Amino acid sequence: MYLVTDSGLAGGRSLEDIVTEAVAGGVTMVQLREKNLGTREFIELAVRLKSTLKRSGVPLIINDRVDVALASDADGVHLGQSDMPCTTARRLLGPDRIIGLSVENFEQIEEANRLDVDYIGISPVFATPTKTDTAMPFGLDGLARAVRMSVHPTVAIGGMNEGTAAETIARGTDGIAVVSAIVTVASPREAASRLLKIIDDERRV
Ligand code: TZP
Ligand code: MG
Repeated sequence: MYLVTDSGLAGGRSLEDIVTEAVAGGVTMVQLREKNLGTREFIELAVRLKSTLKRSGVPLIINDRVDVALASDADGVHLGQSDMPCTTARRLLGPDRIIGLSVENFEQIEEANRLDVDYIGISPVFATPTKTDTAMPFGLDGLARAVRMSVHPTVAIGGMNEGTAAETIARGTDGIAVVSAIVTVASPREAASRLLKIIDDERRV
């Protein structure tokens, strides 16, 4: 269960608090996604989150920015199709850091199969108000096909919540990435914990 942050949706609460709560509720991976922060602030926030996460062992992934990931000693990066090429990122980050890649169609999944990435994000599974400049949603059938095609672990993103998690996990994806269903709610801990139970219950089916 992968939390992707959005400070614009945090309602004035600190990302550290939201992340701490979400991890207490069972989140196993965190991506810091900041589209409007200057480089210095981005690095400072990443360093703070890295130390927030340290004891939990939950990896911190930086959206888009390989330089910020290196500067903050984060565990990896998440790249989109127009970000730094994965091969360049791998050269800069070395063999051990995590690289995730967003794929928006089946052709990009075939390309990703030939790349040294650690997981792909299936983006988006459902249309979502959180990110409106997305490609056409995969839908659940598209997700199932994506999971079958990919040689890499898959993470479903877009519209993941308590109403969609079970049917999404049932399509065979390795994880779900969640923004609003954890960031915008009164208790990120309880939301994460309910989502995790839904995931675990579906995995047992
Ligand atoms: N990439 C594809 S959809 C999305 C991102 C970052 C946002 C998902 O947000 P939510 O609120 O979990 O639907
Ligand atoms: Mg990106």
